[in-house]
Amino acid sequence: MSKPLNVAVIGYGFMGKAHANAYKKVNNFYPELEYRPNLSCLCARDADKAKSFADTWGFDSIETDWRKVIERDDIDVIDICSPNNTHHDLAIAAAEAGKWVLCEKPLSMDTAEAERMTAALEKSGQPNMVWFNYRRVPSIALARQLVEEGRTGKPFHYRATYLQDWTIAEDVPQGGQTLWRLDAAVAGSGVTGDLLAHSIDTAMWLNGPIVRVVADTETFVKQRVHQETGKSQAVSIDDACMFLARFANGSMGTFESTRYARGRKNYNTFELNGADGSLHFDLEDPQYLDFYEHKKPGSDQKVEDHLTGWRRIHTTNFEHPYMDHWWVPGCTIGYEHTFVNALADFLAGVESGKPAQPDFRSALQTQKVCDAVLASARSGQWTETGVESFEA
Ligand code: SOE
Repeated sequence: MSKPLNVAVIGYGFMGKAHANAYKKVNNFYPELEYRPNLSCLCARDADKAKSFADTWGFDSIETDWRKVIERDDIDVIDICSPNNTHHDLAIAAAEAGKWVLCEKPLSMDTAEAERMTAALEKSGQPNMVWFNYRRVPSIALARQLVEEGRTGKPFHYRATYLQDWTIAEDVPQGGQTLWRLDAAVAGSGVTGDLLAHSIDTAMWLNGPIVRVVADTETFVKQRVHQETGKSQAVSIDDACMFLARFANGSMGTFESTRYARGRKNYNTFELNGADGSLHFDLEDPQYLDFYEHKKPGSDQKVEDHLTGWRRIHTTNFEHPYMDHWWVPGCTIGYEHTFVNALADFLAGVESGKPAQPDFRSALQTQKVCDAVLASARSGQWTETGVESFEA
């Protein structure tokens, strides 16, 4: 049975585009889904820009005030792609109006906001999801499968980096369109919320809750011109952040993120070392998962020494996560497909009654770790995250 679903996308930036593309493609590549999203409304403050984006992507209508969108009876889903400081009010109003709510990461500016948003969604009982799209990279989903199959064994170390280099120049302004990520009043934090939130979400998905952290942050460029006022003002985001972590399962973690790693564009990597095997992934080479097998799961038999070594798994077989929905083996998928896969999981979760993760409650746990990291950087002390046991 085909079920039309009218979607309003709030915001037309990088993420508005990634999500609009996912709504357009999802039924082509996942034809078994009953829900049929329709791009009903694009909402943005600038009417001309909203109209131009809506025409390009085929939205039926535009609005310039998000409150009007939420009042509309013909809209089923609110998808929040606007800057971080808008997520809280939008999500709560949408939940109270009985809409389904999807929200770009990070869920909120801080944990207090995330708690209120999660409570509102749980009270409404409506489907919700936060777009931590990297879980839907086939290689990362395969890593999770290998962990669940017991192939890595008792975990010892988890090592994550998320490096970029686009804010090194001192004349990059802060604030305003495309550059709001440098403005703490709009973004909440710097690399911690923007990049490490991805690393933390992936880490807790693969290796369970992070219970305590100790962190250090730095702001390398202290003053930048604000794009909206034209005036130079203090920069208060973290340009770089490093932290040590302890997982509930006893393993140790290291996390590093910066926008000052010359040559690194979107270098999101992780390595997990367990007693029976290791996993390594690099988003700049996303079609591969590296796996070192020491011992087969459920047996005492070690892999013979002359056969050990890192295996590069090209994750394009039909048997790999998501790949039976795409091309023939050997043909890769890319960044935009992770959003299509995420949306497909979300819709399938609503259809089956087993919600896809991460929902708001799951993303709230990531927000708690981010807040603990920032608090630890201020105090210089190990800090408990308060992460509860949750469905990752
Ligand atoms: C920042 O540059 C950014 O666009 C993040 O906001 C995204 O979440 C990340 O996936 C790519 O980098």
